[in-house]
Amino acid sequence: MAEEKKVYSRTKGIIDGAVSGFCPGCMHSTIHKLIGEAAEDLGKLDKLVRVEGVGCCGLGQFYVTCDETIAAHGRACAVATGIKRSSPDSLIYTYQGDGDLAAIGLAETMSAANRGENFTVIFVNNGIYGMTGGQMAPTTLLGMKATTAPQGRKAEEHGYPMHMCEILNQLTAPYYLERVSCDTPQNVIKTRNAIKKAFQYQLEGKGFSMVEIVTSCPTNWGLSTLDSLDFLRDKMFTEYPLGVYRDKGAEK
Ligand SMILES: Cc1ncc(C[n+]2csc(CCOP(=O)(O)OP(=O)(O)O)c2C)c(N)n1
Ligand code: SF4
Ligand SMILES: [Mg+2]
Repeated sequence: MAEEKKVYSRTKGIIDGAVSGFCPGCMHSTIHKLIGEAAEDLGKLDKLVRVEGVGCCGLGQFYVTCDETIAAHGRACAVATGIKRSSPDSLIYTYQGDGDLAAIGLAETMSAANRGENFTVIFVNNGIYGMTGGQMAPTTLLGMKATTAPQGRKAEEHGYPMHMCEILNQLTAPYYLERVSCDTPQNVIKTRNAIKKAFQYQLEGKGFSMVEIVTSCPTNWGLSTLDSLDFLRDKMFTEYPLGVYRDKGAEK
């Protein structure tokens, strides 16, 4: 049977006929929809460029209307720096998981934020390496099980969960840092607004923005979709409080 042809229209943020290939209950699919909608709202689909990290985010290339490249694991902020500096009119976002951004890519993330590079980081924190089967990430909670911490994360052996909004908030340059989620319709709207605000700041040349989205990974957490939402609210939001950490635009 002939493969159905996808329609790439630069007037719609989401590619026509896109069907989510993420696990049931995974928020990666919702986030992609919001990115496409935010760029569509701003009328910038023809300028949108995605720099993709390595992880479950890799599936995102099938959904959002944009140009794109895939960076080596952890290097998305370095690649985005090069693209933005050579093509300053483009609207660039990196799309990275917690393993990609906060483990192997920590130096690139910190350095780009410290330089105030003018692009947007979409950081999907699900507390685990999703794509590779549930290894411990820097954001894994204390006591949370992972294939590389079968007894649960222990501070004395593995260190403590890392809080990227708080860490980047110690730097002078970042313009906008917000932590959001997609567990309720209200929070989905907040995430959409946060992404749109970050894109708007980039278009105004304000510099580095990061929207951290705290999400579930039902598959590797070993929980049903509904139980994973309870875990997200009870445990993840306690360790990673939602809110605006830095918004230089609102200070004026
Ligand atoms: C240099 C290198 N090391 C390791 C890997 C294997 N690898 C692929 S994705 C990944 C982690 C992905 O986890 P995360 O960034 O949290 O994304 P998620 O799948 O949870 O969305 C790892 C370790 C790789 N692709 N390249
Ligand atoms: S493994 Fe986890 S992060 Fe990856 S698609 Fe499935 S639920 Fe989403
Ligand atoms: Mg992850």
